[in-house]
Amino acid sequence: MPLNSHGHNGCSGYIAQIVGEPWANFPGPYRGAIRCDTNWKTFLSRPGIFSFDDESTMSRTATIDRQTAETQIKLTLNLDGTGQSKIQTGVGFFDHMLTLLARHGLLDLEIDCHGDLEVDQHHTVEDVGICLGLAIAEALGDKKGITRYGGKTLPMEETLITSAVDLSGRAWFVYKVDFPTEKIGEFDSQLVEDFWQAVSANAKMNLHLVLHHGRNSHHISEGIFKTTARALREAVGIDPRETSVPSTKGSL
Ligand SMILES: [Mn+2]
Repeated sequence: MPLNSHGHNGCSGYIAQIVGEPWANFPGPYRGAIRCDTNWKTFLSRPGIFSFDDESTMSRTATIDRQTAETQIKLTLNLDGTGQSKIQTGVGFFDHMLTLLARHGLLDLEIDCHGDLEVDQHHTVEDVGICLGLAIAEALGDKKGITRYGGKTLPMEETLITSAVDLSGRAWFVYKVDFPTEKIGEFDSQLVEDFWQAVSANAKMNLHLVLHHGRNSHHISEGIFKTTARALREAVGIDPRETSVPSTKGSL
C-alpha cells in the first residue's frame, strides 16, 4: 500500500522502508515503522496524510497533570486506543461512567484523582472534566485529517439521548436534560452537566446533549456518556478522504 509522504523535515528526505500492516478495519489508521537514515521511527497514520515533521500527529495522546488545593489529577488519553481504562476517582458511579466513555469511545484512558470528597463530589467531577477536555485538545493537535463532526441518537433501555459534537475550536455547550431524581445512588445528578460543561470548555468543542425521554436517572446518565462517547469517536476519527484541516478557514 502506498504512503504519500510530505514535510519530511525530521528525516533525510526519503522513505527507506515501510514495515507494518494496516489495521483490520482498513481504511483505518496505519501502524508501522519507517527508517530515517539509521533510525527507526514508529508511526500511526493513513495514506495521504503521512507527515514526518510533526511527530505529535503520529501519536494522538496526551498526559495532563493538574494539582490544586482541591484535587490532584493525573490523566492519560489515547484517542486511537482500544477502550481500555484504569479509572480511580474515589466516586464509584463516576468511575462507572468514565469506564463506559473509554469503552464506547475506543479511548485508552487512565485517570488517577484524589479530590476533596470530604467537601463533596463537585470538585472531583468538574476537575476531571477539565483535564479530559485539555487532553482531548492536546491529543488532537492540529486536527489535520479528522472528521470534526460527530452525532448520535442512541437508546439506553427506556431512555433516548442525542449527542452532537463539533470539534470547532470554539466552546459551546447546550444541555437539554432534566433528571427525574437529584441523586443517582450517592452521586449528584447535576454533576453530569458540570462534567460535560468542563469537557466542552477545555476541549474547545461544541457539544449539544438532548434527552428525548427517559425514566431512570442511572439510565439517563449512562445514555449521555455512551452516546457522547460514540459521537466523539466519530468526530475525532480520521477521515481517509480528508487531507487537511476540515475547515474553509484552514485551521480549527
Ligand atoms: Mn450502569
